[in-house]
Amino acid sequence: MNAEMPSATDVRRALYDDMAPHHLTPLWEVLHALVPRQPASPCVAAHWKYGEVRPFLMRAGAAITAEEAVRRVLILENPALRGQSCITQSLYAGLQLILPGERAPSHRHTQSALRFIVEGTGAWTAVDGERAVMHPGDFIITPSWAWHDHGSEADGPVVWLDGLDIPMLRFFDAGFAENGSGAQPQAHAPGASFARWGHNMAPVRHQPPFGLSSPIFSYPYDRSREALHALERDEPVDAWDGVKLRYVNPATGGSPMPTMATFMQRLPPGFDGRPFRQTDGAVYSVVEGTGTVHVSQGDTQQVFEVGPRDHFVIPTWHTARWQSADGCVLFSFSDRPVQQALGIHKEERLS
Ligand code: 1HN
Repeated sequence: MNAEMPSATDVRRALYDDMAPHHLTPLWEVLHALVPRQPASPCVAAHWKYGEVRPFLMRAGAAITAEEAVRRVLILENPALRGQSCITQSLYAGLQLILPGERAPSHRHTQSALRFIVEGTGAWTAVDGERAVMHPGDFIITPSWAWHDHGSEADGPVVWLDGLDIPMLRFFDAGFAENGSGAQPQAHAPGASFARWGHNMAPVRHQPPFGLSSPIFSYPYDRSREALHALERDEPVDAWDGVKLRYVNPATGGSPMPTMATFMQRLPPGFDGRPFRQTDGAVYSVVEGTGTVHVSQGDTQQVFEVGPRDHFVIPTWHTARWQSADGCVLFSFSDRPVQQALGIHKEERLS
């Protein structure tokens, strides 16, 4: 071998160095990472205990008004994605606080939002001129580009989980937003949209007002809870999910908003579920009861003991299973409808 001949490594390094200023990079160095054999999410599973988060929310309540903050929210950031304002690569989650008498001014944006009420009764959110009064366990949507503001006539703090598709719109660089002028006028009676669309009936001459999103923007907990309890008695329950229902857009049968699916499930007392994994990472809010969440990915195993108002995230393709001695109810959301629209959603139910 000629000692003067540069090695393949030297040749390649010189090539990389010389072409770097021209914004060129070799695929063969990154191909495996770009096209993994199976999903390799940078996200980690994480658990936010409500008892630990709540004091910070109350301190935020003393530190800034809802008006000044516009939205007084503590973002639930994935521990592996700090600084990116997201809980998974595609989803944003935060806990929002509103205090008695406060107003959060109206605005609209192309990002879709969901609210899941965690604590307190008597705050409201207005969507396109109709107020929905919040109760714990209610699920409320804010469709893309719908005007929305929040207020509270409650006598104590009200806290809800916000879920938005912010990272998806950021990915497409397709976000728009507009500020309103203070509060929206009340154009409809509270409950009008539910009366129109929420009883397995629909208006004869009315098109759904929010395009691809549900014309119902409040899904009250008493209805979801009743359904889950009725189905719990209709044994056997699913060995992986317990009793799990998805929320629907009554006009289409699809998800309430095009970018996010939402679910509520009940694990009956004594439930010891089988493991599963799915390509849609999901964010959970514990509504009632307690449970144990086992999450594993590769050599990493985590166990979360969860209770009411706790939040946790199970990233893409992490294996999870549920146990609950006393029974519990879980709300969750994910990017499943987007993956289904792209034909890439995958789920494995393991034994
Ligand atoms: C937003 O509009 C709300 O309306 C909550 O309550 C959280 C996070 C980022 C961007 C807009 C709300 C938000 C948000």
